[in-house]
Amino acid sequence: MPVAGLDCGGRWLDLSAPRVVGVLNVTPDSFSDGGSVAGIDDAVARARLMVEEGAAMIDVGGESSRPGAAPVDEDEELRRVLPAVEALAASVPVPLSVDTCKPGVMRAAVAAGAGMINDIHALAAPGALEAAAEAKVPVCLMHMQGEPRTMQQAPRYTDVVSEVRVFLEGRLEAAVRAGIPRDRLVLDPGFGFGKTLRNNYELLGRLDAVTALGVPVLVGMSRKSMLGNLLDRPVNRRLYGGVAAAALAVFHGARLVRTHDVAATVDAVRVAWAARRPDWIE
Ligand code: YH5
Repeated sequence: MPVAGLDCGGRWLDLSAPRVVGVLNVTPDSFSDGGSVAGIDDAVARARLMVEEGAAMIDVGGESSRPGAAPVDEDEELRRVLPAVEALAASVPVPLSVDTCKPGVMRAAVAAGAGMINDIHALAAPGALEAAAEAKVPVCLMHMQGEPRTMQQAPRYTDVVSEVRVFLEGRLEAAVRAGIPRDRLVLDPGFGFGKTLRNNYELLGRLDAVTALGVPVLVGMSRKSMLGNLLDRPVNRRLYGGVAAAALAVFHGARLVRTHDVAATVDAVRVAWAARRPDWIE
């Protein structure tokens, strides 16, 4: 099951080796509020820097999905995301993914130049399967237990690894039935989304159970509480833990690593890939 790559609406994302996805928040609490002119300039500058550092894709998000975050309505999300996607598509060469659960945002963002849909709800919203199928771009399906506002209150599993795998297989099947070909799908175990600290590390250590499904796997652990709580570090001191986690994920078969810290993660990914596939050296 060789993983070739993804056609992201005309921009090719080569996945013959693992790639790094740069996180670009366009929310009012970040500088890059996509809705303002200064926000757009800032978003473009940040994206350019991440591409220079080696990002192969930029993930644009207008809805904060941190634990406890309140939902954002569709008009507000469109106001943040669309101008940013349009400007970014014209100024960076790499494909863009749009981090959204809303069918209306999926359609509009793809029309504005986004080349992938990144849905933390795995196309569960009414109309999302249809919107994603019609958009004809790759889709990342992520596992979450519960909803962002309450998901960290009491995560519960008998076996987190098999439950995440079974969930992702089910969503993969639902997406294929809705007309999204298997070779356009990416899976994500959803680190931090309705998981205890121990659940997150069980998943990281046994990630091969997910990568064995034969579909490219994306992971996002950058700056999250699974690093902060293990290491007792505030959000601005989680870089070393984050690069270690990225390396382990790649060693266990992840092909996409979503991160705020592109330069450091690119190096970590290369080291892990060399250990997984020494035949690639030279
Ligand atoms: C993900 O894992 N995560 S948004 C809490 C933090 C730091 C960062 C300070 N979108 C993922 O990045 N999409 C997000 O504590 C995602 N996979 C995919 N596919 C949450 C985030 C974060 C949350």
